[in-house]
Amino acid sequence: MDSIRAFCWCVVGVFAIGIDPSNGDFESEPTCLSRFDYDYKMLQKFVSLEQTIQNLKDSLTESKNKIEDMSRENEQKIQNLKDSLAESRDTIDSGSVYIRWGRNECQDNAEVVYKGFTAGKKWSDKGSGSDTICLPEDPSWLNYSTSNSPRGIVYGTEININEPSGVFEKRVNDQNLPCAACHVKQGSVIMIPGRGQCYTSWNLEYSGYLMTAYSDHHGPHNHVCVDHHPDFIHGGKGNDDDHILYLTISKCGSLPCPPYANDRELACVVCSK
Ligand SMILES: *[C@@H]1O[C@H](CO)[C@@H](O)[C@H](O)[C@H]1NC(C)=O
Ligand SMILES: [Ca+2]
Ligand SMILES: [Ca+2]
Repeated sequence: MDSIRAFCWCVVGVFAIGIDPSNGDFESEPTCLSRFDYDYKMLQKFVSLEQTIQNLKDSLTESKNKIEDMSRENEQKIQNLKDSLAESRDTIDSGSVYIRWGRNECQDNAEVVYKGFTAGKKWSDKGSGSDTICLPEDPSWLNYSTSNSPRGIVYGTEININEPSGVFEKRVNDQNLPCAACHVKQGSVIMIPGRGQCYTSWNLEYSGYLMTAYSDHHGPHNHVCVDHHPDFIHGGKGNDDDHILYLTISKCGSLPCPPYANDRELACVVCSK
């Protein structure tokens, strides 16, 4: 632009000399005046062109700034999205936990939260908790006292079964049962009673047999899925008859047979996804 301006002023300079009244040739050269008009108009055009270019430059700078602002905003938005995505991934990755009854280890894909002893109410107790629990091998305590105010009681668990069981691959009668709390990456875990296999698209955690209290005892408790290949707590093979697990069978009637069958020991499976 500066070069155009320099050129223009140069042109004006030449014609300013040309129209000098002291120049005798001036009046005989009317074309020079019209040339001046022409060039003057050209110059005006140049000047207005220059103005237009300047305006364009200004609006270009403005647009550039706007685009830069927008892309900065977008970058911030993308960063926020990335952050919330990472956050939700952490939540998804938090996984699930289940108790593996009858084993003191977890599958390869699972992390051991703790190993423990299976426990629950005594078979003959009317009260106490109705659930089976997995007490850690390494208890820690808050306050405790030995006062004899009324309390619930938990006992260690053993299996009662006539041998050979025809179900378990080894002798399990009177053996005390361990347990393990297992953590898996999968978000969902389900124990399915009455299945030895998982449904399609679910991962097998372990399979086993559905066990609960004896039907003729007065101290009922919940069902648990005991691993089909149980481990035993060392030194627990004696007959303690405290919290006792028995196999569970199906009875036809309200329960349709088939698909179910009379007096058949129910399998169970724990699956994750
Ligand atoms: C343990 O007992 C003490 C004394 O009664 C009490 O101050 C404290 O808060 C109790 N601690 C817990 C964890 O309950
Ligand atoms: Ca025992
Ligand atoms: Ca027993």
